[in-house]
Amino acid sequence: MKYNPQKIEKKWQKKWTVDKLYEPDFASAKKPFYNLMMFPYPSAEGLHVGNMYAFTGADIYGRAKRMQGHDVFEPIGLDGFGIHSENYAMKIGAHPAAQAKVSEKRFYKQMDSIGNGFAWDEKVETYNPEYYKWTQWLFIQMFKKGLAYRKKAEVNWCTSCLTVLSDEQAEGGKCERCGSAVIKKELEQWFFKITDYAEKLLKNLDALDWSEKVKIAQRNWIGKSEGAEITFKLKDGGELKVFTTRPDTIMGVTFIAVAHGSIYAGKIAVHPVTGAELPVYATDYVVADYGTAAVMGVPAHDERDRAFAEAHGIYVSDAPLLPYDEALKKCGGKKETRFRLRDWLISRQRYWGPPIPMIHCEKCDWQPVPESELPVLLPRVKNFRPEGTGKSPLASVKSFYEATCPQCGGKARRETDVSDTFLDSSWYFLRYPDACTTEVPFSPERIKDWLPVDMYIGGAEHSVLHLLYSRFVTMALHDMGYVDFEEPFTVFRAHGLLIKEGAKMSKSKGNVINPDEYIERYGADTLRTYLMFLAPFSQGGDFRDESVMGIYRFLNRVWVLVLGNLTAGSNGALQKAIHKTIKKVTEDIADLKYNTAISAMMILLRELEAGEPVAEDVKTFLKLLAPFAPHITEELWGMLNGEGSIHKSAWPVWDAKFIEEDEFDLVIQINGKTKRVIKAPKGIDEAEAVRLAAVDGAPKRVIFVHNRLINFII
Ligand code: ANZ
Ligand code: ZN
Repeated sequence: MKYNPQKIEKKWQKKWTVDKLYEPDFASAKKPFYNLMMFPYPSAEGLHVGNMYAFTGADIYGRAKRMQGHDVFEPIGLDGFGIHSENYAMKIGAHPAAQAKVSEKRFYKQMDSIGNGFAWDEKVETYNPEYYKWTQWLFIQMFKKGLAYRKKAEVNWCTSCLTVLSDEQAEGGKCERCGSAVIKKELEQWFFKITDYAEKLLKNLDALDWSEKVKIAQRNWIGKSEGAEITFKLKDGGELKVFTTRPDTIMGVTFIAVAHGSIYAGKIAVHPVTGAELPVYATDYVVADYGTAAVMGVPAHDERDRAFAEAHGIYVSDAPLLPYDEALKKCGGKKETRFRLRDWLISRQRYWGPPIPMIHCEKCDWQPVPESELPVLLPRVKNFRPEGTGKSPLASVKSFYEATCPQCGGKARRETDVSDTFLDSSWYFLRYPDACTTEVPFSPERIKDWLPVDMYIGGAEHSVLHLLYSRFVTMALHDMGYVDFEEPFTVFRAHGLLIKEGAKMSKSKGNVINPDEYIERYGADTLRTYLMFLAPFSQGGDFRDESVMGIYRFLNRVWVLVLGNLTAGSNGALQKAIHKTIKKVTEDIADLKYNTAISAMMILLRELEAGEPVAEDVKTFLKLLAPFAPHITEELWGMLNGEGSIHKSAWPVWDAKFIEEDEFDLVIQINGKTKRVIKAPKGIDEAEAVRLAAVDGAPKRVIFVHNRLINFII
């Protein structure tokens, strides 16, 4: 019988689903383990191999945990609302609502084919009214808590998506969704007060077991600065305040710089200590919405100030620094803490999202839609394209915006903006454990048992987007009494990125890999194992066509080994290799170092092929391989009369007596001082140690400690 992945993979996927193999028993689980991966926004083109890379890596972790005795919950869903999906629909000339159904079908079919241990009974799709009803509910809770408010401000506007964007989605002046230039526009918008949580978002990071680079990105984004506010009197009356982290440089101030548009430009300020006159300039480098939008210019100590002073012929003072506290006292400064973090701009002038559940009444101002009237359904309209007028397409749908005020019953107008996609994904992990409930956004009992998430795996590009927003929303829900934890993800690991033959995968280069083709040719087991073999999971890897075959051959050899003549009993000669591999694979999986785990299994396979393996040894090997190649191992497990599913079998444990190293570090001392450390075979006697140490001359005495050291007294 030949290895035929096409046949066995489909068969097992079906059987696993029918048997509900990966559905946890929510009610009676003893060791709940929530294994989460970031849900994607799929397009009809389907799953990118990069998604598959992330999902496989997360799945291996979950599968190992399951075999190690945990009740693993590994859900999946899709984030199909929002600008990205809408842009895609527009590009191919489809209606986003119709396109969503096409993409959804394709997505789930693909997700089935990769062989993950998903809990299929608990899916979420963000565009389903049963889901977004609760996204709207969340908006209303934020409003009631004073965490959602409207303000007119200079906001980011994507010139291509024709909508406003949050700061996080406009980093570096480019739209996070489409890459187009982002400009500033003065508009009134809805904001979430994430800044109320700046201190907590920062402080809690220390205790989180997260990839360090993600923590650093969040710290920088939150950007806490401890400094002081110092007041400068203006010569012709009035005053202005600056924010500085360097009050000690006060004696060197020779000018004041303010943001463009400030009323102070052109005036003269007075130095609070010396009384010197300081010109006030409007400049580019002062940011309008940071600090007080005014800076004390110290050309002697600050580079930007120096460049500006040189360009404008401003005097550079060489006055000495003052001790920090003395400086603060002399100029009457006030200690201040500032954050770089801005409030989360949440409204979008687009169609494909949850309508913001608010109603505006001339008399009663903004009122939330009564919760009994949720969801505010997104109407199916033909003209869904963004217009660029600063208004959503729904603003021209009279039947939608006409409303009565929930407060006074008078004529009122419904909000026509929709909320940001990142609101949809800021709470989906709370719904998964009871994804079909219609009564509540999330089940309190299941939340209690299953959250916070034990392991979350996803892309580092979401460091200050999804990961920051989710933390904020969870903290807010905690303070409203809905959940009893502040942090949603106990452990987070960022996976690396896949490239293709040294280059970034992109449609324009035509080098995007479609996983389906490889699954059809070689099977999901080969593709999964290949992807994980490339490099440590946190690093990503370089996909090369010709190397896929190597893994395919490896799995074929596993097949042949099991189908060959296995002897009964036990083979003592192989035990050392087997136990070493168990240890290595177990530890590597815990560290997400899947590549070295696979290498270790390749080495073991060679030893099994060369030795005389017995069925028990081969079963152990299959168990280790099961998280990586779930189908072939399940099939072979059955052939060896393994009990039940291999994926519910007990993970092998290593016996320390087989692991012991053959070598030890022999410390060589002269008169008690360590001179060298060398590797020596365990169990050597004094004479052999003397020979290995090769010390010149005849010592007075030799002290030898078995398996540890040799000391020459000279
Ligand atoms: C005088 C000074 C002397 C400063 C010196 C720095 C070095 P962070 O750490 O980012 O908070 N600053 C204050 N408000 C600003 C604004 N709206 N736009 C641009 N720059 C602004 O940096 C705070 C420092 O950045 C402040 O301390 C101020 O310059 C400048 F040797 O004051 B400093
Ligand atoms: Zn855009």
